[in-house]
Amino acid sequence: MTPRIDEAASREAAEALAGARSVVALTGAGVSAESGVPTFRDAMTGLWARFDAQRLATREAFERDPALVSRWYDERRMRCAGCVPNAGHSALSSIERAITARGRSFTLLTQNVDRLHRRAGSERIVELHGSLFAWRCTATGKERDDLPMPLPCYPMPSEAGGLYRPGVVWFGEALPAEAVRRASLAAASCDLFLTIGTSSVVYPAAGFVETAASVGARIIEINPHPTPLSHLATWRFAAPSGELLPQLCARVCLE
Ligand code: BV8
Repeated sequence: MTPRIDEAASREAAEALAGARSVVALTGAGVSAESGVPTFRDAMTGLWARFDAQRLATREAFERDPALVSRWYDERRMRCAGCVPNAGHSALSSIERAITARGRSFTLLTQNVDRLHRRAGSERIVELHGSLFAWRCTATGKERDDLPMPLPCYPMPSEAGGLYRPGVVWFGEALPAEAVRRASLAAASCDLFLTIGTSSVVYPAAGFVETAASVGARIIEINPHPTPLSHLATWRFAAPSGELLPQLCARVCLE
C-alpha cells in the first residue's frame, strides 16, 4: 500500500521550496532505485552476493584484484546504461529550472554514480562520488568516458602503461576538491535543503545536511525509512522520491 502523503505538509514544504532564496538537493541511491539501478546492497546479488560492497569499493580491493573490481564496475556501468531516469529525476530537473528562472540559486549534490540526473536534464550537478562512466588511467590520472562497453578485458590496460580504474571515489579516498568546495559553499549558504534517497551514513556527503541545518536552513527529507539525520528535518516524507518529488514539483512549477 503506497504510504499516504500528508497533504498539508506537502503544501507547506512546496511553498517553502518555491519561496526559497537558495536551494540545495542531496541525492543518494534511493533516487535511482525506481529506475532499477541497484543500490549498494542490491548490487550484491548473483556473482557479487558473496562480497561486501564497502570492501569491494576500495583502492585496496582494486590493487588486490583489479580484474574482479573492474568487472564489478563494468557490469554496474552496463546495468545503468540500460536504465532510464524516473519521475523523481525529471521532477528535480524541472524544479531546478523553475527556481533558476526566478533568479534564485539551485545546486544538486549527488552521491550517485549513474549519471541519471544528467540524462534527466539537471544541469547544476555536483558529482560527489564520480561516475561509473568515467575510467581513470592509474599512470597519468587522466579520465575518459568513452571506453567500449563491455571493456575488452579485465582489467583494461591504458595507453600509458597503467590500468584503467573506475572514475569513482572509493571508501578511504578523498572526494574531488572542487566538488567539496562547491558543495560546502552551497550547503553553508542555502535556506532550504532537500535530502532525498540517502541513508545519510556516508561522509562527508551526509555532513552537508548538518551544515545546512547549522546555518538555519529548513530541511526536507524524502525517504521511506528514517535516517540518522531525520531529527534535522523540518518536513519528513516517508514516501518514494518518484512519488513525492512530482507532487512538490507540481506545486513549485505552478506557483
Ligand atoms: C573520505 C562510489 C577521507 C563508489 C561511494 C566522517 C568524515 C569523513 C569520512 C568518514 C567519516 N566517517 C566515516 C568515514 C569514512 C567513509 C564513510 O563515510 N564510511 C561510512 C560507511 C561510515 N567515507 C569515505 O571513505 C569517503 N572518503 O572520507 O576520505 C580522506 C580525506 C583526505 C584524504 C584521504 C581520505 C568516501 C565516501 C564515498 C564512497 N563511495 N560511492 C561506488 O558507488 O562503488 S558511497 C556509496 O555508498 C554510494 O555513493 C552511497 O552514497 C553509499 C551508500 O550506498 P546505498 O546504501 O546504496 O545508498 P544510500 O546510502 O544512498 O541508501 C539508499 C537509501 O535510499 C536508503 O536510505 C533507502 O531507505 C532509500 N530509498 C530506497 N528506495 C527509495 C529510497 N528513498 C527514496 N525513494 C525511494 N524509492
